[in-house]
Amino acid sequence: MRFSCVVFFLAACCLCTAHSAEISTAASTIICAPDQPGRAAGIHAGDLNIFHSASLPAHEIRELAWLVIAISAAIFVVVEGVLIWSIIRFRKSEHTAGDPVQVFGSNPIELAWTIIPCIIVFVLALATVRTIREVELESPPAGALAVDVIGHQWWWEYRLPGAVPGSTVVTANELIAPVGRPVWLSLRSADVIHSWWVPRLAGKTDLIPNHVNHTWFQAEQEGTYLGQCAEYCGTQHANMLLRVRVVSAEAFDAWIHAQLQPTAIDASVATGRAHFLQLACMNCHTIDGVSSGGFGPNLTHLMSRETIGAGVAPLNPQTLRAWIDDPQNLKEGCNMPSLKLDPAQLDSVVAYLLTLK
Ligand code: HEC
Ligand SMILES: [Cu+2]
Repeated sequence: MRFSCVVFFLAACCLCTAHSAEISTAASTIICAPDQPGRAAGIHAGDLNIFHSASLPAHEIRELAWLVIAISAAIFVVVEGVLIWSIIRFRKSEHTAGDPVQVFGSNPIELAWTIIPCIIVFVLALATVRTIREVELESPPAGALAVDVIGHQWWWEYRLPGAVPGSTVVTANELIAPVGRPVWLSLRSADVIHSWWVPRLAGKTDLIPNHVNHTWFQAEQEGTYLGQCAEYCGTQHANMLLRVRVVSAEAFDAWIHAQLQPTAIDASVATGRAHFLQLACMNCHTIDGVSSGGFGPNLTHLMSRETIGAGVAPLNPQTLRAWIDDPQNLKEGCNMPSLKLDPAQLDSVVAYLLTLK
């Protein structure tokens, strides 16, 4: 009975996972809505299914999951089969007299149900250790793109230090990665423990303050892969979404090139820029050559992103305005205060940010 409980538990977990994937699908259709034609091409909207793996480590994890499910299913069938057979075969009838044969302390039975579970546990342990060794590499795979990931309450900072020698690309919430090339992630946290989890690309890896963890993936197809912070990290944990856009090598180079362009300077939005510097914005946000705050996301190329607030809404002029007007409306409890801009200030700051391509 113990095994069948485990199997029932596993089945219940599977159902719950499937259910929560559905819920996330509903949530991510919002953030996946293409606000520009053509942008959403290749999105596997809300696909958080580990069985749809699209990267080497994710394949390994999927195979291990299938092995565990297969063994559990076999145990379920055997145990439930014996149970049902016994219920029918030994049911009480007119012909039964007295107690059935007592097998308490039977050596063969005791040995069987000690040794068989030991073998099963041993097989599962070996398979798990093998998978861990293949998924957790000691050092970056050859030719890997190095990416530093820093978890913040409740957004992600990405730094690509070696993409172009001598300069570091800094961005937030959306990682752009080349298809077919290994990506080596070095993860740490600026505050509490977070967990980087894009189910189709790799397993969960924790981001821990004062400690660097590593993980990697190698995406096989272009497209947008979604994920979620997988370690409860405070009020807006549920809106700490992950978004990895896997693109061709040429598109990746073009993106890097665009990210390394100096900040756009547009004379027509000088007022907005001035407001950005006068209001507290500059203390928390970096715009290269303008301000150097490190508490919030880097805004130098803000408009190259698809979403705002770590996936809480698609990024467009309306959501940007709503965000700056009061971020607490879109993402209650987030660490950007409402600065109570008057409408003129708001318009000019939004106009300025919209030029940061
Ligand atoms: C106290 C620090 C702080 C101040 C002041 C501040 N911000 Fe923020 N800002 C943040 C944080 C933290 C986030 C990330 C919130 C999240 O996603 O949970 C953020 C997010 C943003 C975003 C979304 C970025 C993205 O990629 O999702 C924009 C745009 C932004 N801030 C603009 C501004 C502007 C304009 C001002 C000034 C009117 C300002 N911020 C003032 C801390 C601050
Ligand atoms: Cu988190």
